[in-house]
Amino acid sequence: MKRHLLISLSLLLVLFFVGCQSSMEEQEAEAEISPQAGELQTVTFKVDGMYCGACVSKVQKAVLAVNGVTDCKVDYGKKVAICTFDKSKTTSEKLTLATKGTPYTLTVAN
Ligand SMILES: [Cu+2]
Repeated sequence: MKRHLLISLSLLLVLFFVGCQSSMEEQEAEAEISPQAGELQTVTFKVDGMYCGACVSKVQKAVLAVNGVTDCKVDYGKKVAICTFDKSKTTSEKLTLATKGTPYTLTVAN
């Protein structure tokens, strides 16, 4: 009786591992199918509402808080924000919403 239990237990274990592996393979395949995953895009935004140097970091912080944004450089003199983001995770439209509720307005410049 004990032997039967052991055999069925080990069978279960084998099934479990096989199941894990196949689901891992599926995930990898999914990543390959989407060609845009990890593809970066840089967009320049016009920034309205900045009146001092401290505004720069506030705008930067708001944009960088958006999932997928990898870089954001705000130029106070030129009143622009140059932002780089993962195209599969966010869009320039979503970035313009990042400063919603703040005195700053982003609009796509290019
Ligand atoms: Cu300011």
